[in-house]
Amino acid sequence: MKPLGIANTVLTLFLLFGFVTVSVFGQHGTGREPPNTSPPSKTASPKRNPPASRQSSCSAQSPTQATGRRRAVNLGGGVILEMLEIPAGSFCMGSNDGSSDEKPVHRVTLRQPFYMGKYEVTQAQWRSVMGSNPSLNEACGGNCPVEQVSWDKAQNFINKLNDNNDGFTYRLPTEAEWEYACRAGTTTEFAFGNSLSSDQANFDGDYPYGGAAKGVSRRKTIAVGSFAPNTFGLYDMHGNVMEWCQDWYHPSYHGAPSDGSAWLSGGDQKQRVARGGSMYGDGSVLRSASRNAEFTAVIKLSTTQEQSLITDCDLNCDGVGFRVVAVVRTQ
Ligand SMILES: [Ca+2]
Repeated sequence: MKPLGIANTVLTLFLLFGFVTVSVFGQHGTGREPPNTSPPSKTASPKRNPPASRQSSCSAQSPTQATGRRRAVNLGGGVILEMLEIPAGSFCMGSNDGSSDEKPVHRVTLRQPFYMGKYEVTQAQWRSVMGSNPSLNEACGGNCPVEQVSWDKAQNFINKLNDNNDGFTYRLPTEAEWEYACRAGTTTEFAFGNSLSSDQANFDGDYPYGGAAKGVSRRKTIAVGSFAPNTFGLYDMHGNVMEWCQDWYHPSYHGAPSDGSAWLSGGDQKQRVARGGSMYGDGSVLRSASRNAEFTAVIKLSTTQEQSLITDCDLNCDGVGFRVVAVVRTQ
């Protein structure tokens, strides 16, 4: 129940040398996407009295607090992208209590800290960088998460951040980084314990988890930061919009990387992972270990059925957004 020695060393070093980086970006345009199908949903679990941990086969744990270092990236027009440094550490990825794709629980060690968006990318941030707003719930306002964003379009946003050459490389989180950041040192189903109601996150409150009371089912995005953050200071890792990761979807963790890198070999290279569940999901899909597979816009679909369902994420990105990771640029 302690971080690795190297994690403590890195944490100490970075606590000593905090700084803030400011960058400026231009504006560019893209089209608006139509709403369509809800994201894949797993069946809500029945009420019960869960144990404190669902990861008994793995004992390594991450730090439970962020390093305290922050970045404020100026996207132009006074719009800021806030990022928090997530410490290096080791954690247990997956769950013994969820779907088969969450197994086996395995230890992952991230040897370098990384910055992660404090919030989901907002509509104001997207508009500032891309000059448009694809969100279904545009009326929600600039402080609500951008949605209906395909994996490719998320890359376009990220590429524009990288074009600024501010000393950092921007990218989507790897799936391991995402779960590590979501757990924030916890081994429970959620960063807030083993139960979740829609008073704690934006999801389908008719299907709470772990014995929590039923609550409001909003079925639309709400302003980022409306609920308490996890102990890393990250908001809305559970719910609001699902968040793209780099990785191709794999149906289990057999053969998964143990160093926190993206899993980009093998698997289903038609679908990328999107994590955290959305405003449409039941409580079970908001669990820290729950994995969603979403079709991307870059692949050629092989069957008529697939083509009729999804030819582009424009048709299947309702409720899907993302947050950004940044690491110090090395070349
Ligand atoms: Ca989210």
